[in-house]
Amino acid sequence: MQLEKYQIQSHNEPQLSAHYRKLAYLEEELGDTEQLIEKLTAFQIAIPSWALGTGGTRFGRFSAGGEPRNLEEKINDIGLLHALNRSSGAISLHIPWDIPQDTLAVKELAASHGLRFDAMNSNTFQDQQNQEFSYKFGSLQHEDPKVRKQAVEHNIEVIRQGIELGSKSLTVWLADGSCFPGQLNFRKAFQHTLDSLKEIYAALPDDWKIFIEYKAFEPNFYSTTVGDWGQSLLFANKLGPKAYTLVDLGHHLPNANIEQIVSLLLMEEKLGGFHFNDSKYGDDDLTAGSIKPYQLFLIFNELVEGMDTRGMDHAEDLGWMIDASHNVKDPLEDLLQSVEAIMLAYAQALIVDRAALQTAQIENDVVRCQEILQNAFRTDLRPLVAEARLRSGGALAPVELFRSLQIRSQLIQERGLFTMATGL
Ligand code: AOS
Ligand code: ZN
Ligand code: ZN
Ligand code: ZN
Repeated sequence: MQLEKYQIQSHNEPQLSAHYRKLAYLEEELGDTEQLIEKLTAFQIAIPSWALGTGGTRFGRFSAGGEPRNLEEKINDIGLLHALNRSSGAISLHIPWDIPQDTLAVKELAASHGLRFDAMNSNTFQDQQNQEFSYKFGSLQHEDPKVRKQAVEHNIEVIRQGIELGSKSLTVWLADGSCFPGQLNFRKAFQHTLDSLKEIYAALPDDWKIFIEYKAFEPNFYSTTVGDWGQSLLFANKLGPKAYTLVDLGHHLPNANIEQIVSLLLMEEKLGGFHFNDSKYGDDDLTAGSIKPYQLFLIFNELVEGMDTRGMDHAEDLGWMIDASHNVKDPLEDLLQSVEAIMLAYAQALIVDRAALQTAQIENDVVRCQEILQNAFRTDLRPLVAEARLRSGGALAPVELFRSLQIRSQLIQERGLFTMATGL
């Protein structure tokens, strides 16, 4: 299943006059929007290979049908997303779920869709078939040096695979921790993890980065060895300049001020990666912007401010991706919605009047500060995001086009109803 240019054009055409009317109105309000549109056009967000199938929960899983059965089909799915919105131009692989059989062919396929390889993800949170030692009681933190060695070697193998694909970063998410008080010695667990990470770090090529993802709880429910941004930053600082902290929005304790964490990590030049999703309770992995769109905007507000002051280009400097799971929605529609929500939050952050905000902050004009932020947040920037898509050859209304072309039924026809993508 491949999307043809004419299909996008014939979807766009009847909507053009309404679109330009809305855009003209916005331009009257905002003034020149060219720069904004350019930034939105350049914006790309990576899609993880494990988000293309139905996630399910530990209680059950209800397949959408037509799920990708192998790496090639996963790449094709992301190619479809990218053709629709022109903003999903990267894929994040997971080893061993996505071991390429023929690296060259996989690279060519990705390039034919205009996709880059974003961060590689290692997996020491599950035991694989034929694996010598179990990760039941941790991997990089494990008491037994043989287990640690196995986990270190796996990560080095993931780097090796990534080099061949042209990736430039490794994300390490550890399930390591403990379920009960007294189960482990916190300092020893930290020290073992650090020693293991140092070995992985030593295997990183010079132009690579390592992202240390933290998570407050789950699958361990008493302690997590990389439990919060403080612990992640400790590791990153001890490792060196190629090590960064990765923020997954669902990995905090309730009500954490994530935007403040983002701001300080940027200040320390240690914010290296992002997993976007949304949640009501914990690591719910819901569609980005579906529950707390204002929080998403506030996070982008910090990202834009922090990056502008450092002259950073997010496409080059940060590995931003979606880390979501889909229990009731079509995974591809869900991802289209997530990308749209992220683009909107980014666009809204770009129109914040920063000079005025700074003055209001200096004058302690709290009311004005709120007005400035909420003026941006309450401006409907959908036409701007749509214009960026249109100019790059995407669809004005990606979800509508996905539906009217009956893409899911076609995928089911091609791949079958009971396929199951590997992943969470
Ligand atoms: C787990 O909770 C983390 O969010 C991971 O980033 C991710 O979901 C996992 O690495 C997928 O393999
Ligand atoms: Zn994550
Ligand atoms: Zn997670
Ligand atoms: Zn998650």
